[in-house]
Amino acid sequence: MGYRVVVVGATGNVGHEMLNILAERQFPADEVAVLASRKSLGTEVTFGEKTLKTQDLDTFDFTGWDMALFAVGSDATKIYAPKAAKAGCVVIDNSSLYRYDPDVPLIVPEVNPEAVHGYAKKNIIANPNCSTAQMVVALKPLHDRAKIKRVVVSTYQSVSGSGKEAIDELWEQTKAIYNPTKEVPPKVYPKQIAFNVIPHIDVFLDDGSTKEEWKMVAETKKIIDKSIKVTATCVRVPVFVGHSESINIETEDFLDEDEARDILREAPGIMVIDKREDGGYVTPVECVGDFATFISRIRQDSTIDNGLNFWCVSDNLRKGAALNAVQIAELLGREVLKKG
Ligand code: 2RA
Repeated sequence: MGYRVVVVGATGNVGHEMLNILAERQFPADEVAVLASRKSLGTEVTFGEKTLKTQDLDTFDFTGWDMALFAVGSDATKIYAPKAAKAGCVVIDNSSLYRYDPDVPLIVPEVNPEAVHGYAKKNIIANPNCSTAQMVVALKPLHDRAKIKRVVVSTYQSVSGSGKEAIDELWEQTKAIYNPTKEVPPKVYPKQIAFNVIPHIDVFLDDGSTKEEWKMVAETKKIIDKSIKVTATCVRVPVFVGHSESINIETEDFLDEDEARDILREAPGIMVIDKREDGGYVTPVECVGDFATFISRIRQDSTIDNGLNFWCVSDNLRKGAALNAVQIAELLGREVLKKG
């Protein structure tokens, strides 16, 4: 006997990927319901070989459903996640609403799977921010071996992190560059994104950092170890899908680049592509549709005693969101609900 699974926000980029990944990984679902807002009611979405019609989130009864993967904004999550949780349906939420709630586990299954046993306090489990997910997958095996003291990360985040409108904006602005008669002013972003980079994601905080940068700090501490110091600069780049990150770590114990490379090669969820030659590294276009967190450019940071630099790339719609949520669902089924 399998699970009854709900995907909330099935018509968005992440919801669409959740359905694709549930099918690709042959998640043991007896039944899948797809929910969307009233304006998308009846829209057909594919789930493997099947075509499902979206149902109305506002009137849906979660009673008798095992788990609900939420891929909607915090405003809708605030209304419907408690309703699902109260009906006994475990919520796996991709929004930022519950990530920092001490009563809600924030989980990356390759990093802190044991946290799944804390789901029952609110019947809700939180998915981390996309830029955090790929980073902690890379940090965890190195932290276990040499105890990371400090992380300095710069991100190069694709526009799909901002949704469909942002993808369209990049596409239209790019085309307009070659057709000067057509002006495509910035709408999703404060400045032109085509052939440009924008050092600003989410809102500015009082200390001059952005909320996206704050998320990487807070979530890394919650998922791995609150003693790790993290400083981040999050940048939007003209890439459709795939977040890249330049990561520098300082560790308690010395860890040389070869041992770090071997550790990462053996670690769950990681693919090391690291050759010191033309093309011997991963770029965002190559990660799209893949499950892995790719690591390249592993090398000593000779400016400090115990320092390492590396490059980290992953599909932000997959490991950064939909894949991690489905992996949490698999973990919840395997370790807790144990149906089938
Ligand atoms: C972004 N991490 O990339 C944020 C939300 N997905 O826009």
